[in-house]
Amino acid sequence: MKSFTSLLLLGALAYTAAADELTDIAPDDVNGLNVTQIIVDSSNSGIDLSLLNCTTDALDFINTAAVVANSTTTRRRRKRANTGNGIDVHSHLVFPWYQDLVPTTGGNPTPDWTLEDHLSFSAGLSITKTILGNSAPQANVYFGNKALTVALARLLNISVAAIRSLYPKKFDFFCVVPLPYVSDAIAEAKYCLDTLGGVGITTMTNHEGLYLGNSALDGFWSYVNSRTDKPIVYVHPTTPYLKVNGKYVEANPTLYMPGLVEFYFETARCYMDLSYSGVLTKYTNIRWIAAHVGGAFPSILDRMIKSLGTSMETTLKSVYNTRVFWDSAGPTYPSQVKGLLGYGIPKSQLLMGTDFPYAPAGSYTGAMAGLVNDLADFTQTDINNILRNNSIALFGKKLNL
Ligand SMILES: *[C@@H]1O[C@H](CO)[C@@H](O)[C@H](O)[C@H]1NC(C)=O
Ligand SMILES: *[C@@H]1O[C@H](CO)[C@@H](O)[C@H](O)[C@H]1NC(C)=O
Ligand SMILES: *[C@@H]1O[C@H](CO)[C@@H](O)[C@H](O)[C@H]1NC(C)=O
Ligand SMILES: *[C@@H]1O[C@H](CO)[C@@H](O)[C@H](O)[C@H]1NC(C)=O
Ligand SMILES: CC(=O)N[C@H]1CO[C@H](CO)[C@@H](O)[C@@H]1O
Repeated sequence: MKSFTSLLLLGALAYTAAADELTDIAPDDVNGLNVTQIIVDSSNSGIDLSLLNCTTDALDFINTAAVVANSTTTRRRRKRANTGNGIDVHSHLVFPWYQDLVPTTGGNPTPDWTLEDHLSFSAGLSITKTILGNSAPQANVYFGNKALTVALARLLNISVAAIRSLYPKKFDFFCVVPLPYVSDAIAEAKYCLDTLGGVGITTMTNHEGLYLGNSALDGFWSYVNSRTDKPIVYVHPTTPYLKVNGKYVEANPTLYMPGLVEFYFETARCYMDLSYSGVLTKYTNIRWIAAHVGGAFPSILDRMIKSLGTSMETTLKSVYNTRVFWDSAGPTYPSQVKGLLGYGIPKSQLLMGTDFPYAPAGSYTGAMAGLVNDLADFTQTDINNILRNNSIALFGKKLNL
């Protein structure tokens, strides 16, 4: 009995030691954000960040970024770079520790990224506000392991919240959630939106193979819909998975990397699923951001919608026209967007996104030029609205402008 008690005690001590070690290296004040406090809160609500090997690297990154952001040269450069007024709603950050954890994305090497590169990239395209979100696979790195998924979602949010605190005018962010674990995802979304000030939630097209319309996730949408702050959900594509003999396998039938076009099919599959399942129509408070002007969704829309009956067709179309917003990430202008506009989607539903740094390095300028210069039937006002005003209309006061 005695030795059992001391074993328990030892276990408790080991746990405390790990948590203490983290609070020792966590910063107390990142421009007002107390990371130490967040780690204490996490530990109190049963989230053990010390389970993750990358936590100390993530805290080091925050410490270094805080020192750099504070330096006078950065301050001066930030002031000078403040021209233009674009709002980038589809843009990613890749912490070095996350790149180590996830060396490939969609079959391609996960790109290098630094804060400095992101700031000069944005300045070069006259973007003054970027809403950061995590690209695939977000927190779903440890399939089937809830404790690690929950801890990784939190670590990603702490890290992005720290970046936003350091550059509050430049960056806002979407909250990552540890789906498919519904109650944890609800708790996380609540904390991240209400306490950390995320401007919306980001999910992927599927989480461990569960598409967003799956009834197993219904409780999550019900929670999001119940929020009174006009919730926004930005859905990022990821690799499709199949569960075969209890194991997850990438469902990529071609020889080419899924990031090439499979992500666009994923987006189509996801919005088809959200449409059929009724999630889009049932939860009337949620506004959605569809990546890459909907990927392949416009190409399948008629076939899908005509099979649902006229009444459903009318209802869904009104959702696509009012509560779904379509971002321009990737080279989607000037041609691909016409498929979407062919359905009568108003231009006021179009937003600007870049996909930095995941698109091929040479493609950003051309993608932006396609949006800004190459659409004969877009007026200058339409373009200005896509670059900025439509996002302001969607996010309202959530954005720190
Ligand atoms: C941050 O939180 C820690 C843990 O609760 C606390 O001890 C510390 O005083 C806080 N620091 C600031 C600057 O508020
Ligand atoms: C942490 O690193 C150890 C040793 O390399 C490894 O066995 C373990 O799986 C890692 N844990 C996580 C959560 O990545
Ligand atoms: C940032 O600068 C302020 C004053 O210029 C200083 O009080 C603060 O400790 C610095 N923070 C970091 C992380 O260097
Ligand atoms: C866009 O917003 C700016 C202010 O942010 C305003 O001056 C301009 O008139 C708006 N344009 C349109 C077309 O609403
Ligand atoms: C949505 C989500 O996962 N939110 C978490 C982000 O990280 C903070 C800690 O900084 C958590 O408290 C949130 O729950």
